[in-house]
Amino acid sequence: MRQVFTYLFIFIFFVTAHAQDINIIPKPQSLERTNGTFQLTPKTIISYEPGLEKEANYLSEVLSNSTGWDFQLKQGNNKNGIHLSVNNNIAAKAEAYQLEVTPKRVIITGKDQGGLFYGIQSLLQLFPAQVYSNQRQRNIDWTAPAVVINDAPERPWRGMMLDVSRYFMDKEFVKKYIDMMAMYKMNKLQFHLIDDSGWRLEIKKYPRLTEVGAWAGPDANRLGGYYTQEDIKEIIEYATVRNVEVIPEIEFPAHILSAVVAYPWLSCTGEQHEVPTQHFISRDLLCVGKESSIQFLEDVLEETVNLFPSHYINIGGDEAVYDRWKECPNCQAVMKREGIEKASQLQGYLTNVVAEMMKKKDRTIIGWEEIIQRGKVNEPVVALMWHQVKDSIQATQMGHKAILTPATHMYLDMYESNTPGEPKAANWMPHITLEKCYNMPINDYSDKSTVLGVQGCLWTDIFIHGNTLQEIAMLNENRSENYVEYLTFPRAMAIAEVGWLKNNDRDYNDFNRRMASHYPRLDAKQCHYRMPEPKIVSLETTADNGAIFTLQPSVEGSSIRYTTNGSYPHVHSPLYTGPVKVADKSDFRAITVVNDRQYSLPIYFAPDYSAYKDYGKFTAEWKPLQLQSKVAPLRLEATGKISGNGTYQATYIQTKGANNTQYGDLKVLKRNEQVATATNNGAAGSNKNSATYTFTIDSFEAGTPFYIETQMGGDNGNDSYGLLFIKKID
Ligand code: TNX
Repeated sequence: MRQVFTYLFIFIFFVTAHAQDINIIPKPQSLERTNGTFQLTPKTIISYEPGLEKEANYLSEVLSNSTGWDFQLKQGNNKNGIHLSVNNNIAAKAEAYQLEVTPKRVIITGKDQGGLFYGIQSLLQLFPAQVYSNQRQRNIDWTAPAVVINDAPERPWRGMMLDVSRYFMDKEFVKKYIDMMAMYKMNKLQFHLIDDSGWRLEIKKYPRLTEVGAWAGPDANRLGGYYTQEDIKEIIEYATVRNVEVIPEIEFPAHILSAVVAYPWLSCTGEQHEVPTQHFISRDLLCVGKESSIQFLEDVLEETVNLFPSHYINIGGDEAVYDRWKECPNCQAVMKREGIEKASQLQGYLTNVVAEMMKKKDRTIIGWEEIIQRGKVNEPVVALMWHQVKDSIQATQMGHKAILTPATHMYLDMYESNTPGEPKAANWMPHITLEKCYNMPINDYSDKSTVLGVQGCLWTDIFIHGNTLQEIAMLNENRSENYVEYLTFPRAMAIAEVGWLKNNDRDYNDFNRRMASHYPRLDAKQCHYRMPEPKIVSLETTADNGAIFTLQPSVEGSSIRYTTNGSYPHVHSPLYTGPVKVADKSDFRAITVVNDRQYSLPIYFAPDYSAYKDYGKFTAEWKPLQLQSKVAPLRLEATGKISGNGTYQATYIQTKGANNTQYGDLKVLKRNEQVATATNNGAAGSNKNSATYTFTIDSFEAGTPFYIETQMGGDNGNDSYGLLFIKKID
């Protein structure tokens, strides 16, 4: 009986939610539901004040694509239909807007053109999901509920970084990405055009940058690509209508191997390299000691500035290792001349040189946090704080501004879950769920805060080029652009709301409830988002240690399929209709199913390792087939568990099997390079079939995989199972 009631309740909730709810993301600052609805018809006129023709064309194009109707556009103020205007007096904050929908007409007033564009976005979110479709949709009731909305973003920076260097994405995809950002009122695109793996921006004065530096691998099947200056103009024009500022990132002094390949004299050694086909962070820096390399920087920045109207120019600056500068007589000479003591401070010197150049052009410099940490920077700059949220204070104290993009919450190349079946992703940080991303703590968000806002980063080194093209079974798909979308959405929507709302107005449950109606919108947009697992409404433990799951769909219009024996559900598994009881909660799996091609990963409870908590973090497991019956190297991945420089303890524990495991020496590998060794210290605690090791890491690098390789085997056969734990002890 209870089951029936719960089901009925959920059913009623969803039916009513569908018809009535207004689910705008990011959530408007103030919204009032008024009486009635506005009906869009083929006769609806779109009128606009002078100067707003682009916005009017944008709106009419979106509405025409999905409705199939041609709307009349009219300059001036029409008495009915949809009216677009700009009025600087409506609010104090930039990008503010008012949206008034009545049964008679719709009036959108922006404080500026950005605000007007956002009023249009909120209106689109009031129409049915199909409004985003590029194809005519029939039999849709094109109505929007009457409302009065007054809205403005809390922070001016709601950004995404797109790494097109490690994996090249063509301009059509970049435009689609911008369009999807704009849907959620994100307004800054940091365009990561340069890295070791490829130079993606045509520079007329240095043609080899793209003739040579944009391509990796043998000529016959080379990989890569670049944007011509015409492509860039097209992207910028597209973005401008959508209120997205495209900010070029010209990386230096590190991550610049692609340029060094094209022009070897840019580096200290002048050595000829090749564009790497695998992820690789080059040690070669731009030489600070040669006039020619400083001239190069000036020329490249000159063309960049002429091409990009953005107020900001990003100069990268992350992850330089300074060995080359220490060994270079030219760089040493600059240090002497400038009275610089540490090679690392040459980066600060170079930042100042470029800041000066950019000041003359009336542009402000942005860079990764390293740009303010390598000696005094004289001009106020903006630092992208990517290590820890709390470091934003550091920028303020130094008179700079900050954008929060900590790898712990905002790096969208990290896994979204630890469920088996999740496509391969970056793992040097723990996985980042939608909820974790949404709940990013911000400790410096006061009115006086110099935090401009937040930014998601979509790095692509994990699926660099062809060698790890993702196969996303759920999407029946292995094109990496789709995977970029999978990693970006829905987490980018959380980021959009973190930037839009005041800190205290964030409410994950409310956000998550609104999200349900947005997945169909992303579908209409042909976005290959990550489909969420069903929501667990309650999970009760029964007297016999079983569990009762009560679920709710996460996606409007979806169904739920489940299994109770630990197996992976599929689209034909039993249909969920009410609470399900299982003997053990880890036996239960349930998926969201939209149709037989679109379904989610299952709800999944990872095995419980709390009994081993004294040994640190669970790192890896081994199973019989991985082990030999004689002692031989077994390599297990420890990325993320080795999380910085320091001393670590590794503990191996055999959990099953008749044959005892023998343990020999251990080595730690950073990618393929041996960085530490250790000998077996003996058994751990009372676990007799175990081994502990102690080692020290002093060359940690973010984003780089770490492995532990230990000589081990079964004493008589290989039937053992076991676990590896790692603990940082110093
Ligand atoms: C670190 S964070 C990097 C990037 C990698 C990323 C992978 C930062 C400024 N640099 O070069 O792509 O990790 O997650």
